Amino acid sequence: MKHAITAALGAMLALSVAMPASAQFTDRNLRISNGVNADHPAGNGVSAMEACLTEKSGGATKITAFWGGALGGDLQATQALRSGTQEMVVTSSSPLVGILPALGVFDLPFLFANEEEADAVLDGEFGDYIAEMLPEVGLINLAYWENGFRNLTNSRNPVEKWEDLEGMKVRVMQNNIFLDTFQNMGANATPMAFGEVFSALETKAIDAQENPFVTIDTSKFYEVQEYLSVTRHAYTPFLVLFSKPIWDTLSAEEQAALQECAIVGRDAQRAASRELSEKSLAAVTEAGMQVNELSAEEQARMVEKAQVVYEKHAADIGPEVVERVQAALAEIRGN
Ligand code: TF8
Repeated sequence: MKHAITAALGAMLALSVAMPASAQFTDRNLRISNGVNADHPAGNGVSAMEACLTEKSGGATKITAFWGGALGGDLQATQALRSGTQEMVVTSSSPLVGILPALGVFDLPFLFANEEEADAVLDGEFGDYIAEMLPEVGLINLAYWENGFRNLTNSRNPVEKWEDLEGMKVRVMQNNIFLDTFQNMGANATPMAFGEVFSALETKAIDAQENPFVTIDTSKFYEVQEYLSVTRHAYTPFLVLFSKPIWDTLSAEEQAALQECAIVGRDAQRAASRELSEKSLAAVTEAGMQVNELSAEEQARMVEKAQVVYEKHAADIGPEVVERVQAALAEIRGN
């Protein structure tokens, strides 16, 4: 018996010495989940990330993706990462503010004006600053992907000014900043997990929801919503999160490959998101949604109305976090 063990150990040792660099990759199947469907640009990102990992690991690192909330919603999946029972999730930052209040910075209404600003802030120092807070809560952020600018849909009336929200039952993410943003405009805001939204709209338990064009399209909200108002009231990024307890068991090579491939995935994902965005808008219009832009004047009034939310939530988010994002934006805007 003792002999057999010694022989086996000897063989393993010989093997590990003789192993080429690719042997730094153990065969693994990484489970990644998302609440949207596979035809959402998140699907393009995961495919690109997977191809990159296959190449770097010589096929050892595999991904199995679960779509449509098959492994639970954003928050539930993120909790599974923290406890080490799931490897990865692509999630909105917004439902995670209970885990890390600083993430609320991305929920501040009208924070980013366009995609270029979002990319510069997220991929720059500020994005790193936020990512560095995540290991403490059991999460590793591999990259920021795009969910997109959020727009309001409802089954009641076109929203052309904030007063049109009066009494409207709006589903918001499980997030106090969103809740206050809509309450402050007179809506009756209800926090709800994404997976429940379609049927709540269908049964008219709620009148309205807000999400980017691609989600309104790929989650088929156009089937149960009449009006789409281009409010662009928030850009809440996706985080590509990895479980810290599992991360700590990976080799340095595996960790590096995941970090690099999440960036490869990001570039494919953002490109797909931006390309699909206009197509989705055309598709939902074609499907019968009535779309309205806000006039420049009404857009400005909505931004103005939302300012109180900054004051109300700066303390919860962390005053330094809010100051830093505003400084980063000021620099990008050149003022
Ligand atoms: C929301 C979010 C979600 C996304 C998706 C599940 O409204 O925008 O659609 O996080 O990935 O809850």
